[in-house]
Amino acid sequence: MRGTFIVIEGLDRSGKTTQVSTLQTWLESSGTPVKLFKFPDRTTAIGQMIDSYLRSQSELDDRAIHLLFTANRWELATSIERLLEQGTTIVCDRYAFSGVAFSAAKGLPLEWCRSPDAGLPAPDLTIFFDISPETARERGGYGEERYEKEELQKRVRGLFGVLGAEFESGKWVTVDAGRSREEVAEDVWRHVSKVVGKVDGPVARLWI
Ligand code: Z5A
Ligand code: MG
Repeated sequence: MRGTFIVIEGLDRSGKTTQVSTLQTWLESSGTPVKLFKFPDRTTAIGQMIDSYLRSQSELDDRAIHLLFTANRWELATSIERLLEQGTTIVCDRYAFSGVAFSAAKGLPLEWCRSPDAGLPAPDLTIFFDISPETARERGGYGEERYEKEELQKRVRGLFGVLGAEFESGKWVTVDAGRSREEVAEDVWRHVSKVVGKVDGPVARLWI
């Protein structure tokens, strides 16, 4: 069996990073080899340019920053694929769906946004964390970075809906992330335990 590729997507402050870490602990204690990825990965040279833009320390054309986010995924795509082939399950905090949803919410054409991510390793399961902007606003750290504005977040939420609707049932699931940490974690585990250790064959390609 190859590893399972699980992506956690969702709105700002929906608790993705919190839940990715709980999921890692639960997978490890069930004996599943697991590795976490997070996009943007701010540690690479490309990631540092993204970080500077998100913290409003630099300005970039909307298309240029979109392509940097994509390049940040491509620079890690081979590692992701290799680990999956070696039997390691991957849990990824944001992926290409954030890339498309945020750039399209700023006004770029959706198909233009999708095109440079086409061909990346495709997740076996994407869990979308849905939360109302009102609940997100009550959580720590909201409003510190460039995209943390309520109007933009509303458009992003609609675009995630459009992207999720394209998936066959079971490959994209929505979780109500406005509940307690424990309730969200239980729900995530319910979905993950249905697929983990049960996928085989070559890693699929996204949007191809
Ligand atoms: N972006 C893009 O434009 N294009 C791309 O291709 C990609 C990303 C990949 C930075 O992302 C921005 O980049 C993001 C999208 C854009 N912009 N926005 N908005 P990031 O992933 O680096 O962002 P972040 O700083 O990690 O924030 P986040 O991901 O939005 O937060 P989170 O991971 O979903 O939440 P959290 O850190 O786990 O929790 C937030 C707080 O809530 C924290 O204080 C927790 O303790 C608390 N929390 C968590 N769960 C709960 C529950 N259940 N109840 C109450 N409180 C909770
Ligand atoms: Mg996060």
